[in-house]
Amino acid sequence: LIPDPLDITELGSWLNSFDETRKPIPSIVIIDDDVVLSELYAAVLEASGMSVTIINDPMEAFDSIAMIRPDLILLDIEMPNVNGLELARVLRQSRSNLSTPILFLSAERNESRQQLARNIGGDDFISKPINLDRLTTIVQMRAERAIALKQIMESDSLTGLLNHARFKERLALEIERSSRTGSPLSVCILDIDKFKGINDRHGHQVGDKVIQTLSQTLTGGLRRTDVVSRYGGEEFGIILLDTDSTGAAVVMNRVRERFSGIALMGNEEEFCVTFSAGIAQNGLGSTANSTLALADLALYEAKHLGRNRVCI
Ligand code: GH3
Ligand code: MG
Ligand code: MG
Ligand code: MG
Ligand code: MG
Repeated sequence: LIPDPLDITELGSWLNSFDETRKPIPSIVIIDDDVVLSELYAAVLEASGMSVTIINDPMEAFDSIAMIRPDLILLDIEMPNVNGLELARVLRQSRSNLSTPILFLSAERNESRQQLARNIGGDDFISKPINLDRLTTIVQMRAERAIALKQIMESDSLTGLLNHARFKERLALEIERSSRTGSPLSVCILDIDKFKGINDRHGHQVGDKVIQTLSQTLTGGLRRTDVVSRYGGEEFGIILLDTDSTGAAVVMNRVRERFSGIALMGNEEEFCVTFSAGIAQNGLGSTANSTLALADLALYEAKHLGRNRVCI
């Protein structure tokens, strides 16, 4: 099932195949002091479905990039106050930009200066005046590859879902956002019932297939904006945005019923699987850990009350 890890394009489409609608929009930053040109580039890239932020003052670049975390940076070389080469060198020193492609846009004709730009950490060099079709193709291809690589680094290999560490980072971010906007958020931890028995009876490969089926049922049954992760072996962590705990319980019960009705193929006979889930809503002073602890407690209660149920 898992393709050759060296084939990045394959891996990208393999990850996206889990849910085509979740394919992210590439986020591009253009750093260029030329207002007219940068707006032209932005218009062309946006017409091809990318999201573009223009930075005309290179002094603002470092802070903006830290906030936007773009998938690709287009960087002019000749700018007032800051030279693009120098800026690239500084950007490369920060850990979060380490894998972000930097493409230089420049009228620089001198071969050795171009080579210097590459040595400094630029991934490519596009000469001005730029053919706009060529610019679009290069940016799109490189940005999509960068997104695929990031997804691979941050995802679980069996399901393609977010891994535990990324899930907790995301939860912290969403709780922060929620306390700012006042819109509620619910966390759900879900654990497959009697999974040891399924492995024992049908083997680990069938067990893995159950995990993949549940993963697909979750991503298919929840909103696009909800966050689904492989929290542990046969445990999943979910963030339901703009949803209070009562609403989350309704949604999770719907998914629970759908999943428990799926006939899975074992070695000799068909079988069905259930899960239990615990839900917690964030409140005043909540953190990722405190909310997860509450959801965990609710999950424990669901197991204790006989499994195949959702508790708050
Ligand atoms: P409970 O209803 O109390 O949750 O019972 P359980 O049998 O599911 O118990 P528990 O959650 O403690 O056990 C989980 C088991 O899931 C342990 C391990 O053998 C199995 N498991 C964990 N990760 C994987 C995996 O990636 N693939 C397979 N096939 N099995 C896994
Ligand atoms: Mg310039
Ligand atoms: Mg478990
Ligand atoms: Mg358990
Ligand atoms: Mg279990």
